[in-house]
Amino acid sequence: MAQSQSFVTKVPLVLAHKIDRLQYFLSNPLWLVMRQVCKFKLGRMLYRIGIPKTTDIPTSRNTSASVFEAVPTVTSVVEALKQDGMCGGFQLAPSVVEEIVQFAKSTPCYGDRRKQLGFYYDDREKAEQLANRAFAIGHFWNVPVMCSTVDRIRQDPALLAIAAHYLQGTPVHQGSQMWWTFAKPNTEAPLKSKGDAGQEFHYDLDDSYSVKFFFFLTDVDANSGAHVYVQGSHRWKQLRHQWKREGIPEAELMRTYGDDAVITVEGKAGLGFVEDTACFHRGIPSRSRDRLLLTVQYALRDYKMQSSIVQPASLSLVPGYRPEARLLSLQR
Ligand SMILES: O=C(O)CCC(=O)C(=O)O
Repeated sequence: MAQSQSFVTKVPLVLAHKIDRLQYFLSNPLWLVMRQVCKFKLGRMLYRIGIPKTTDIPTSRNTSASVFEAVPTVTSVVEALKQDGMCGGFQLAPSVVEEIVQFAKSTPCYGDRRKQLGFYYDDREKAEQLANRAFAIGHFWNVPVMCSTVDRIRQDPALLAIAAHYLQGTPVHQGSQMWWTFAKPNTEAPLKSKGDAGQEFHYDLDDSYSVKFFFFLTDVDANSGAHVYVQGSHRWKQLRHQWKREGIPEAELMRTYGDDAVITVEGKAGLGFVEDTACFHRGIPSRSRDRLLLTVQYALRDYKMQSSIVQPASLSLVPGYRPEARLLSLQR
């Protein structure tokens, strides 16, 4: 029987995480200022000044084969984004989904994004027992570098063209994030980890304007981590909601923006959609099945705060955890 983490091993881990978070928040003062100023429409417009209004897009390094089976037209996506803040209709090829799922099962993920709590997907229960905590999510660091398929998606000319036309500027890739949302049949994750896992309603402020593409890599329904967004909330928000940005209860959002505006997105593995990140959104905690999600984000500036790229040396496995030899061999 695995021994769970003792108080003595837990304290340095908690401290390391807190220092990591503090360094992260203090690492870019310009980003901190932007996060306050761009809460307001006027601030966003001011931050837009000086960025050329062009729809030129950088040449992709890899245009040989599209990763998509279906992509809506640029014009229809841009119209839907302007009006609703969201547009669906993207479909990854099954082979692409398969490659990424394989990667996710053979590469360590990190419990609740903690860099010292790595483990392989198949070993989650063992890792939770050793870490003495239940993980809401298992996050992958360095995904675009380690998974060439994700790298192909982020460079896809269709995504770049949509981002360029919607943002009215040359899109900058801010980051690609991927994580498992673990099914918890009976327990609710604590509010803090729900917030960190994007399971509380929030809007993202990573630049004056930005768009995020979401891809389900497992089948998703209302019980297995569906995504929810508040239609049109990128165009208008109550002043208090502009300021508060996260943790607003669904009932309050429904009262303010209308019951019909709160829309749930479900779909089979491979389904993709794009959102203006100024829309309120969240992932529903999963009850029945683990969900694997990939996001790819573009903006006009990169504050280097959304990248999932970290020093490999800063990552380690859950203390005391020994992965199965079978998994390690998959890595080679
Ligand atoms: O898990 C989800 O569906 C939402 C993710 C999210 O909130 C985000 O990427 O900002």
